[in-house]
Amino acid sequence: MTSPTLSIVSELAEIVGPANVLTDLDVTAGYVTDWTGHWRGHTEAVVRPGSTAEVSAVLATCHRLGIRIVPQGGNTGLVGGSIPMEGEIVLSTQRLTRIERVDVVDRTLAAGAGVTVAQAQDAARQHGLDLGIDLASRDSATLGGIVSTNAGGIRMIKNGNTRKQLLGIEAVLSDGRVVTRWKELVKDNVGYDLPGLLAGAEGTLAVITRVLLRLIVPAPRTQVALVAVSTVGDALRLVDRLERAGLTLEAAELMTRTGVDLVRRHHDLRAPLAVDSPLLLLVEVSGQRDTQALLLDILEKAGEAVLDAAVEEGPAPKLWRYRESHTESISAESSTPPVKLDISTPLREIEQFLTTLTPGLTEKFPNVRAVCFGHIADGNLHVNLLDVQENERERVTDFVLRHVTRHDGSISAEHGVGRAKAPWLELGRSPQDIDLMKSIRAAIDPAGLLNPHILPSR
Ligand code: 2HG
Ligand code: ZN
Repeated sequence: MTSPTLSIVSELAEIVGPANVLTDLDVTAGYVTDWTGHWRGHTEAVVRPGSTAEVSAVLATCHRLGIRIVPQGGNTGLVGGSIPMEGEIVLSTQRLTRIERVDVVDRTLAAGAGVTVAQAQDAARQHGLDLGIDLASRDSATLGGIVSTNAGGIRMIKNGNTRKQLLGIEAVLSDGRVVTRWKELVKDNVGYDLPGLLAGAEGTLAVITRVLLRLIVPAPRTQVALVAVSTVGDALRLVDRLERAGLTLEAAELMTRTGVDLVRRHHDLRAPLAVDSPLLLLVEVSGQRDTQALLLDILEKAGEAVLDAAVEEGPAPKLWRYRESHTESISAESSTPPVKLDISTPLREIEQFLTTLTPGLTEKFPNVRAVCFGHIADGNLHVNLLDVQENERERVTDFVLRHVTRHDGSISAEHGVGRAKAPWLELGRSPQDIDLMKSIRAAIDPAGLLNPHILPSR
């Protein structure tokens, strides 16, 4: 007699070939644990389809057998959204790696969901264009993953989030039906915005197999400044001045002394500036005129608001390194997997939010270290909490997310809800809103097979 498990594994193997159904624990280990090491699930099998037809057949088979699935891209998510915590089958899109076309007239890129952000950037750059999205995990994060989570990243201030880049999509529903909206049109108002709905759905509505993304014309030259400031208000006013002077903001990132010291310790880097300020602002700007002269002029005229600054022509990887090394340095320096809370507040609130957060945390959780950094001009801070004991993760998360709510913010600015924030969904959405999301989900995946335990599950 065959067990149900054996039969699903062999049915999947018939569709994708035995080499693409992974069951060996050593091999599946990398698919069932998240990047932070906190979310650890288990699975009978990881299935790796190589085409849309195979994804469709896999989903139709699982649908017939009532088997639940967690879709997964590069597994770079930070909220446990693509980890099979309840033993679901993992559907990895990593083999959907075809870059089909870069269209230089309509400025679009058509590619499989498993293409990485870095590969898509390379393809676009060969034509003097670029992807509108960039993030530190570019070498592993996939296009399907950034669309599923509606990723933001360091270029969002200029180009908008991933949803804004998405012109077309091909996706497979939980019963195996393939839905395609695929037109190189920036204006197309026929009915509901289905690509927009699937973007940010975190794999709960469909498995994304192909995407059609808008490409941007990159600024020919940029200037990067690392600026020592005393307050968030000074940082925001400086950003405002740069824009009002006619410079285009390519990125604006805030770091704290605590965060930069940690990065320096971990990478053995020297202090980036002579002045030891509580905050550092990293801005990248572009413009028509002599951008460097204009930037220097603005920094100089900012008076006491700028304590010190270093300016370099972009891409300035040495300056960016202090910012981009935060995530891995934090993981390496924390004695427990860090609690990562990715929040946003209106700009008017962000200074108050930040200055009151750390004292509040220290009072309640004296052993916890907080490192905050992020996309300041989007009002988005990454609150990273180090050395949090397993039994205090929930309380410390609750503390921060309620603090966010008091400042009119969002509990998930760019990483998504996943498992990490699912218990706090009502802090971000009203009961009616959550009900409507449940109805949408029930209409599209009535059997509740796709990533069943995240977002509003039934
Ligand atoms: C970033 O902005 C990513 O670098 C990761 O969103 C943030 O590690 C984090 O908390
Ligand atoms: Zn970020």
